Amino acid sequence: MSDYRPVPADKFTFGLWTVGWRGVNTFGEPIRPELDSVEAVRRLADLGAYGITFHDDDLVPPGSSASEREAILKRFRSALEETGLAVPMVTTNLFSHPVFRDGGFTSNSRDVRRYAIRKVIRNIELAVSLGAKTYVCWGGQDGAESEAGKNDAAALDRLREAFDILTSYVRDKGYDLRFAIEPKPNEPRGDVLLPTVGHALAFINELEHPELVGVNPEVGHEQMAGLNFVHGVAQALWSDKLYHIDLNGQRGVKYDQDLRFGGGDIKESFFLVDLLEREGYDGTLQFDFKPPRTEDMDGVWESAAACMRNYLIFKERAAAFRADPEVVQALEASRVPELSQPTLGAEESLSDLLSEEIDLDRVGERGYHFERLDQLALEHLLGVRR
Ligand code: GLT
Ligand code: MN
Ligand code: MN
Repeated sequence: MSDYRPVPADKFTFGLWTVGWRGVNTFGEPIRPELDSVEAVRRLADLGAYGITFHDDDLVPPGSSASEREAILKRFRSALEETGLAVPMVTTNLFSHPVFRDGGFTSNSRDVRRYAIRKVIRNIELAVSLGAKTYVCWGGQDGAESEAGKNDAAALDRLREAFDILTSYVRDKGYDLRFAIEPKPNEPRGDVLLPTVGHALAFINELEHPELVGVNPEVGHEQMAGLNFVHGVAQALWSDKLYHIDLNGQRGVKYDQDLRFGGGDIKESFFLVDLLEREGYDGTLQFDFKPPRTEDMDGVWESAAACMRNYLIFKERAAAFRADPEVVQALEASRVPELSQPTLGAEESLSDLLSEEIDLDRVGERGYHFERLDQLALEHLLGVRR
C-alpha cells in the first residue's frame, strides 16, 4: 500500500481561485483573508502539487497599473522558478464585473462581446509566456433567466464567432495552445449556454478549427444536471476532446457545491479515476473546489491535500479492482469484453447477419451478473477486498 503522498509527476493542479476562495456566497460575507499568490505557489508546491492555474483577475487585480502588474508578475514568476511549480492552464474572468451581467462572448451588447475577446487575447499572451498549453473558457454568465431576452441561435453564432477568432489568432501566432470549454447547466445564470459535455462536443464540431477546441468537464457540473459524470468523460475521451478536467465533489442535484474531490459521490469518483487511469489520460488533473466556509486557512490546506490524497486512494483501489482474478472472471461472466467485438466481423457481409437465427427464448433468459461485478467494485472501493 502506498502512503498516498502526491508528487509533481501525478500532475495535480489547483486554481488560484480555489484555495484563494474567501468564502463569499449569496448570503455570506468573506470569511477568510486574501491569499497572496506567492504564498499559494509555495504551499501548493510543499503539498506535492504539479501546477497552479488562474484567471487574469485572480493574479492581477482589475484596475492595476502597468507597473503594478509587472511587479505582481515578477514576484509570481520568481516563486514559480523557486518551487518548480508549472502553469499548465490559464483562464479569463468573463463573469465578475458588472459589464458581464449578460455574459461575455454572448452578451446582447456588442461592445461587451468585443471587450470580452480583447480581455481573453491579452491574457493569452501571458498564458503563453508562462508555458500554458490549455486555455479554459467557462461562460458562467452566458445564459438566460427568460427565453424572451435571448435569441439562442444568435448566441450560438456569436459563441462560434468568438472561438473562430480566438483559434485563428492562436494559429496565426503559432502558439501551442488549445481551448477547453467548461460546461455547466446553471448558476450563476438561471440556465447557462452549453449546459453539458454533450452540448459542448456538438458545438465544437461546428467550429472553424475544431482540432483546437476540446472540453473541460467538471464533476459537479454534470451531476448538477443529474447526469453521470463518468459517461460524459468517457464520451469526451472517445472523441479525443478531453483537453482538461476539473475534479471536485457534489451531492445531488442542487447548487454547485465544489466540494473537495472525494467529498461527493465516491462511487462515481472511483469509476472516474478507474476510467482516466485505464484510458491513459495524460493531461493535468485539476482540483476545482471551494474549501467550505467553515474552514480557516489550515482547513483550506487540509482540504487541498485531501483532494490529492483521495485521487491516489481511488487510483490504488481501482487498480486492485482490475487486478483481482475474481473481477476478471466476473467481467467475462458479464460479457464486458464481448462489447469490444465488432457486431459484424471483418470477413462477414451484412447478408451473414441477416440470415442468422437467434433463439429468442434462450437468449432472453440470459442474466448479465452486473450486480456481482458492482458488488466487487464496491468492496474494493471500501477496502474490504485487497
Ligand atoms: C469558477 C467556476 C469554475 C471554473 C472557473 C474557470 S471559474 O470558479 O465555478 O467551475 O472552472 O473559469
Ligand atoms: Mn470548474
Ligand atoms: Mn463548480
